[in-house]
Amino acid sequence: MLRYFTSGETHGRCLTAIVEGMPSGVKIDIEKINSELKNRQKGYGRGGRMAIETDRATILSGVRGGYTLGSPIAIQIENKDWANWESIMGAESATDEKSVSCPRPGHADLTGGLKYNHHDMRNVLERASARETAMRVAVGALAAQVLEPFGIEFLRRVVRIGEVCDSSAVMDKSFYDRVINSPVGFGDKASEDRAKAYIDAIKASGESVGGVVEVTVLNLPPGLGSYVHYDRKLDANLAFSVMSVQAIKGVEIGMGFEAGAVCGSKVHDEIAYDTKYYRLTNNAGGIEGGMSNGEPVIVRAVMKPIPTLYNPLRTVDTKDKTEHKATVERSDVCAVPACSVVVKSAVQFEIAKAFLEKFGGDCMDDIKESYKSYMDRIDKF
Ligand code: EPS
Repeated sequence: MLRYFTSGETHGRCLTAIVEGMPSGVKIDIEKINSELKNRQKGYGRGGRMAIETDRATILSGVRGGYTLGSPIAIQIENKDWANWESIMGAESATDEKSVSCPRPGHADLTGGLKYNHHDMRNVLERASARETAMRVAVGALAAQVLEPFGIEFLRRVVRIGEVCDSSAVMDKSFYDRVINSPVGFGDKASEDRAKAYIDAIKASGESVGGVVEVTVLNLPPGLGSYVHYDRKLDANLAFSVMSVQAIKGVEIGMGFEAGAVCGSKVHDEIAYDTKYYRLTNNAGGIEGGMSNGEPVIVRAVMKPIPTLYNPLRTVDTKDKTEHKATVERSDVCAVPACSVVVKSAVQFEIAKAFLEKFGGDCMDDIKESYKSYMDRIDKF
């Protein structure tokens, strides 16, 4: 089974991951990982940290001459900011210069402090920080490379930032090209300008803002995931993986929550046939009975506003239990465009996992053979 772990604190030396379960013979282009890392750093409303970092992945093991070996793959991303935090975050000696006793509402600070007995809640925020998502992006971009020979593609976009929605009517290839170059992840220029002005106003008021992001997966074969048991359902695993991204508060597939507001004939997608089975609509977002059905898989997620407010909320100082303003850490006003990159990575990882579960073997040649024989069989169904 494809799986991974990450480690690393936001102001520690580096982020690390070990990815296990990649077959041998997958062609790995590290620049594809690095360009996603660069995309994650962009976006209107990002804070000062992104001016310090130039995130790049170094592969420490498991890849030789541009191909996976089938052994665990270790990845590292350096934190350039470590140079400014070495005395505070050192493994052998550390000062309490930047200790945190006024937990931020909405962040892991207080509950993490209670749970792990960290009176200096810096120990919590350092790991809970969304800095960890840099490594998730590297892992997703690595895992997605196993899917490339099968033509599986991933698209991302920002649906809304606070009160401003992307009003694009057509979402074709040029739309998604515009999204990649948009500082807010929109395809429509007028909506983009409105979103930038909105973020400026949010920043001026000492606030932060969230939004909704969407990821679409194209060219998936039917039958990834399974209806037979809860933990093999593709939608369940996608929701788990996306929900685990920092600041995500909800996930929907296809029509999602809207399906609770209309009757059955407006929800279910009629089946047709023209050399292969297809659906006349795609309200299911490409997943029925916990399995991909061959239509595009569409996942949406809502990101809450970042909890660090420059105009801080009330909290309690855990040292003397008096009312205080929450700690103000350097932060982003809006990280929704970055979040769309991270959610895409979470989806890439889960799709790669489901694909390997269906067609898995130890090497790419076996997987290609298994894929071909399955596709030939369902062609005759
Ligand atoms: C982030 C790095 C962090 C934050 C942000 C995401 O760096 P720093 O704390 O040094 O500014 O900017 O994390 C959060 C907003 C959060 O609440 O955890 C990154 O690399 O994306």
